[in-house]
Amino acid sequence: MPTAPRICPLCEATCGLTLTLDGTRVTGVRGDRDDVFSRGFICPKGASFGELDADPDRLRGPLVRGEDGTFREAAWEEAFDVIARRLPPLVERHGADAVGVVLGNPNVHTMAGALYPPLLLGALRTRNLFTASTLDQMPKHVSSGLLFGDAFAIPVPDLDRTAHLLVIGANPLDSNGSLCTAPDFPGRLKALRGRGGTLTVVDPRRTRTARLADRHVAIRPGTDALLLAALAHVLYEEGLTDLGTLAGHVQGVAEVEAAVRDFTPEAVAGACDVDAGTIRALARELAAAPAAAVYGRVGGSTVAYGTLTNWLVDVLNVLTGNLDRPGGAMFPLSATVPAPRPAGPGKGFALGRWASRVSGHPEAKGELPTAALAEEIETPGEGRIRALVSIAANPVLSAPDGDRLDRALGALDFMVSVDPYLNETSRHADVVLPPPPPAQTAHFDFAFNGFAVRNQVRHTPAPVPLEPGRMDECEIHARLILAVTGTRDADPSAVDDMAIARTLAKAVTEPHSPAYGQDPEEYAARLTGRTGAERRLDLMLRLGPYGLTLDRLREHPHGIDLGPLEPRLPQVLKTRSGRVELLPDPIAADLPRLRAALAAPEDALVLVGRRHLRSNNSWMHNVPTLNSGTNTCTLQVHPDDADRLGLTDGAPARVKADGGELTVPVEVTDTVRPGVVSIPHGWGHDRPGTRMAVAAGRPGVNVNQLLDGTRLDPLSGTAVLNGFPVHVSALH
Ligand SMILES: Nc1nc2c(c(=O)[nH]1)N[C@H]1C(S)=C(S)[C@@H](COP(=O)(O)OP(=O)(O)OC[C@H]3O[C@@H](n4cnc5c(=O)[nH]c(N)nc54)[C@H](O)[C@@H]3O)O[C@H]1N2
Ligand SMILES: Nc1nc2c(c(=O)[nH]1)N[C@H]1C(S)=C(S)[C@@H](COP(=O)(O)OP(=O)(O)OC[C@H]3O[C@@H](n4cnc5c(=O)[nH]c(N)nc54)[C@H](O)[C@@H]3O)O[C@H]1N2
Ligand code: SF4
Ligand SMILES: [Mo]
Repeated sequence: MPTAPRICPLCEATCGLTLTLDGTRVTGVRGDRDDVFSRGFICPKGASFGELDADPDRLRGPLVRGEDGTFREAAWEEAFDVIARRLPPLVERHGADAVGVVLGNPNVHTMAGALYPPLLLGALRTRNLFTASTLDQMPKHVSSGLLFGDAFAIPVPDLDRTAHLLVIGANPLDSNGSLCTAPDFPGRLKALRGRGGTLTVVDPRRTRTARLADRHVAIRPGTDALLLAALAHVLYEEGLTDLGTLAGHVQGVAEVEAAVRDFTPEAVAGACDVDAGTIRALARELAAAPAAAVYGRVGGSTVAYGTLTNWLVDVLNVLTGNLDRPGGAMFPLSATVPAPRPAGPGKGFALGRWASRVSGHPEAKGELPTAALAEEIETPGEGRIRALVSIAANPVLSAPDGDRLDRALGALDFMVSVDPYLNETSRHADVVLPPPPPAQTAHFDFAFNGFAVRNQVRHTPAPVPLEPGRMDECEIHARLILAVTGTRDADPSAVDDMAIARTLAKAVTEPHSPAYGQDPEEYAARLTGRTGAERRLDLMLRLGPYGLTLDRLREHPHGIDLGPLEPRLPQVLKTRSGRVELLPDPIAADLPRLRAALAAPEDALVLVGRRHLRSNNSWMHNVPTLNSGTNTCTLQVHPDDADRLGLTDGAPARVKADGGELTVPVEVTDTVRPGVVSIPHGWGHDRPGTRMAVAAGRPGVNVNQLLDGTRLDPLSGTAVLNGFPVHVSALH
């Protein structure tokens, strides 16, 4: 049987897979032992690549809504005609902001999602952009923007060389890692232990990652910023700060000392429910390790103090001299970012350059909070969103108050979804454009190589050809851009040619660019690749820091290793000062809010989420082998709370919060700490009009229905999805 390599797009670990093929069918999957980065690792999700690829519920061609409101299958030409006919007039009549754009998580897992949405947004010129980032990592972008002047300068723990890892609100044994691309994250953590290093996990649940740790701190949800501020306090108080070679590159060290003065271990202990002795021990261990990294993810991000928590993570990395040093928290250098400019002051990072129309939420990184999407559609007035382009997104399940968003989407004048499924969100579209399954798609990780624990580069061409009637997702995006800009009849490669011309026009004027001083047209003519997307990849590789080309990459089907992470300061900094700005003004202005949290917490039960190994947000419940067994939508409750509330394992409970209420089966387990309950997200597949038979057969409940969308981390606009109060009662 023939085989073909394919990088797995199902999570951020980006493992190399070897697909066994029978014609165009994937009949087997194994980890690619020759992959320069993943070395044969595979998880149960990757192993189900074939089933996911062949899911009979995947849409095979476009759907267009008819006059009677029902969908019919349509030819691609017709689908784009409908878009070209209906969307541009809405913009002409009501202005650019009348079109909202929603970008979901899988955009970072496809070539199309990396290459085209920026062009779509440039063409539409709308300020109404909503992405999964404000349900996820926006606090990290804001923190990095403020500290380093670049929202994408995100340090990752140097997993393979660190001696001490402090994990805040991440569970890589089930998620396989996030903003830290590391195939076989579990193996790398075990190797850390094996070489005598230590692992500390801060998580209100005793997760599989926590079970692997030397120390598990079962913190009260939402209070990590207090804990981390107290760690910083101890470092100052006990003279444990040591910036080492960083010292000359950092300003604001004394200001941070003053800012964390009130956050003594004793002062935060009550709110965090972590005793002061443990807090001091954590700080001393961090300072004593020869190299250490603090790493925070979803549990430190989608919380009320998300930006402060993410800022403090890197403050601790700086104060212990671990930022940018081997074994610490380092900046990867991906092969497709422009070759670095010389170090020096930059433009800095601006927040709140505009605000959302209805609630006045400040923009962050050009985005508005996804939690505010429904009100922007529903609230009358100038600038109301009347049309929506949704790409690889399912906000009806992933964002707060799905019922409201569901109604709002139903009231739009026009909606396009680029999505392989007819699901809770795409069922509202007037036109659904389905991308082909992943085996028919080439892959390159534009995003994740920038967060990888080792510099490396890999590209896998489409393992099997497109089935008749399919359209590559890159072409779908390019044609969508043509349709919304009234240039419907142009060749889709015109979109790529324009992008290439723009990039080169700038590059040839930049002395640090490999294209400096060259003729842009001649340069463009040299690019290889069969498609516009491939030529753009070739261009980015050529303009990148390693001087690679697409042809070179093709000679290495299992990737090219570019070596361990290397120190990059001060070159990565783009702050106005050209230094790490340790106490940026917006952070200082948010600290009084954190200080207020020192007061004893209310005694409410709070809810956190969880991820199951065989899941991925809302969209993998349609594969029978993934939607089964322990991958269940239950309310986890500690035995003490179950006793107190009269809850029994397996029996239904009612959960109420700001946004609504749910009925969900109880799972009594001491893996959640007392005072905390947990429901996973991405469930609630019981709405009519979807075509996901397996998911609908075991629907679960939508935890985000408990939220009304008003709880946000103010600096980043990120929804508070973890650590909010709930009321739980038995349902008899
Ligand atoms: N309560 C709670 N809510 C959460 C979270 C949580 O921890 N707790 N996590 C949040 C996080 S971290 C995230 S990232 C968001 C995710 O939020 P979303 O991005 O809205 O949700 P996904 O379930 O990832 O949905 C992605 C959509 O992409 C489609 N899709 C899959 N593959 C492709 C493809 O190749 N091309 C295209 N065009 N579409 C594709 C799927 O069918 C699905 O409709 O959810 C957030 N919501
Ligand atoms: N199997 C699987 N893998 C996935 C996904 C998936 O849905 N399933 N989704 C992918 C996506 S989009 C992302 S962003 C990543 C996320 O990757 P991770 O961040 O590693 O994943 P989570 O499981 O959300 O881990 C968050 C942890 O934070 C804990 N937590 C909740 N509240 C708090 C708090 O206030 N403080 C602390 N300290 N901890 C808290 C939770 O108990 C949970 O264990 O995973 C990716 N990989
Ligand atoms: S860990 Fe992630 S990338 Fe690797 S096989 Fe599993 S789902 Fe795919
Ligand atoms: Mo995410």
